[in-house]
Amino acid sequence: MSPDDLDPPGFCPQGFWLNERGLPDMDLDAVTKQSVLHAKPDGLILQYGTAGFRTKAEHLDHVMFRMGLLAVLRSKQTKSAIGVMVTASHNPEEDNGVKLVDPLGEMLAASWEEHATCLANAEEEHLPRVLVDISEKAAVDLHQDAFVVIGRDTRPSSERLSQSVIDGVTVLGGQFHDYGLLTTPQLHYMVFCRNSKGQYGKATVEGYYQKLSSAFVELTKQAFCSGDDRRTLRVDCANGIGALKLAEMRHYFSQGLSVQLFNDGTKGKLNHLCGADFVKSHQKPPQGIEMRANERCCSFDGDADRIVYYYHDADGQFHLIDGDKIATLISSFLKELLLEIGDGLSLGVVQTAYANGSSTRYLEEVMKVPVYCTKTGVKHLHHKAQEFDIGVYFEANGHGTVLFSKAAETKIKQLAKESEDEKRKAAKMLESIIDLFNQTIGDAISDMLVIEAILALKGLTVQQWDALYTDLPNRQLKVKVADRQVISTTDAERQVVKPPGLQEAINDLVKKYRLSRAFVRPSGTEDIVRVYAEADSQENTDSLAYEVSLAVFQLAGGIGERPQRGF
Ligand code: 16G
Ligand code: MG
Repeated sequence: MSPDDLDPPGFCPQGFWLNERGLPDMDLDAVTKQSVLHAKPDGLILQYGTAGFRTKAEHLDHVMFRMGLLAVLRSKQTKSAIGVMVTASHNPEEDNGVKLVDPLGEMLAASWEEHATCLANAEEEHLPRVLVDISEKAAVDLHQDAFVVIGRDTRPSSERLSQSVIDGVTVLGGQFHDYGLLTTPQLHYMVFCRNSKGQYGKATVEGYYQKLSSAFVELTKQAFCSGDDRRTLRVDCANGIGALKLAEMRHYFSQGLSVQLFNDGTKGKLNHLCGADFVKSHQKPPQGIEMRANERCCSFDGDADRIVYYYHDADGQFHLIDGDKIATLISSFLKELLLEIGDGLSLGVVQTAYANGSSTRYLEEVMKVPVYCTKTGVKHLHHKAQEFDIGVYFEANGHGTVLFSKAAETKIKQLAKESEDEKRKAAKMLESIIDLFNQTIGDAISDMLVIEAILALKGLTVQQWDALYTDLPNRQLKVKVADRQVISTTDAERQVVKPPGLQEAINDLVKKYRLSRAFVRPSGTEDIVRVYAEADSQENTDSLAYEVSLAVFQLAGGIGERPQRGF
């Protein structure tokens, strides 16, 4: 069929969406045919949540296919490469998930999250209509080429599911590059590299290793001349993708740091009794790691976008160094360098309600750094951090990074060339730090290298770092309710608006304890309500957490067993 035989632009009877040259842009017939092979289970409704879709892997085939379709539309609309990552991060091995990555390597724009939810839940027969609707609403230029980059974690289901994404991309005529196994932050990096035409770095795994490692080596040049004994780090890789990537990468920076990998996936199950989420939420070491007194260890999560540190002291007591303390270490180092260069660049720290009260107090009162609180979820923190010349953001769970504005980067680069001695030295360090941080998203490997560099340069032991401030005892609990959406919150999730009476009840409970704080919010990733409490002692914290859980259970439609005292 030649273009001349085709109808004018529009939706033609054969199901083609025609462009003004009369060539099909969306072959909706082919989509329908392919979609049958990726059929949506009846009655299944899923939401594009805080970090994309996430559920049992066996329910996700249709979602993957459809996210392949959506990525093509988003790519055409933004005239950029779009990323698709197949992972369920720290969830159990049986789960899986998918998220889209926007052109600058950030999380998908909120308006497109709605399109994603619509598309994922459309009944088979409505799929073509929904695709056309999205294209119209989002003013997608269907003549554009589309390019999608795909990555996946090590879950047994991930390879098959990423093939379904590819099916979706190809049926809409999109081009793609399948990177295969990648950490989530590596996929974000690839997207930004491609869209910045290589300015951000080379869009290969090798390019990522080289960029980060050379920044690390450059930054730590002075610190590592005197063979010191703090250069070994034990890493719990959660039996996930972090192990593979760190094993590939470690020889690039081995002069500066030797990493010993545990839970590398050769035996254990992904995220099972290990990984950053386990360590943070249980406040205990993972299984499968050999710890020695006062030696630093860290844990990645299943897709290597979170990191927490910890150690055992000489008495065998476990000390957790979470995202808040990581943010504090990094901010104080950056602040020192900024004072050196004296150029009035602004520094801000962004946290969520989960940040330990002691960390916020330390940052504001001791370090005199402005601190902001946003809703949970990387996209909220990331956007707030973009408001500063240098924005440090970390969630207590260990997800975070530092963003440098274009203006700050230019200024720093200029000072690194032109200024004198001390000032130049500080500017050069900042220059390396800009390269060492993954500026698209929190990245366990990149954060680990930054932390190791700072500890080495400052000659700090893990205990000295830990001693910056003492965490208030804290506790997180989960409550099952019939519908978690009955809870709505305000003030960066620190206050409940609905159901009526719940916030008043929390206020009354909090008043009973010293240095206390508590809040509740519906989880964005699990069908539960989360409760957070902190107070002056662990006992009081646990009581407060229990009492607040009970209030949620009673006032927000709790189901199943009532919360119990004692943990
Ligand atoms: C996701 C978020 C993480 C957040 C967590 C909260 C991203 C990439 N990840 O893992 O930032 O802390 O959800 O989970 O945004 P929750 O809503 O179940 O508490
Ligand atoms: Mg993760």
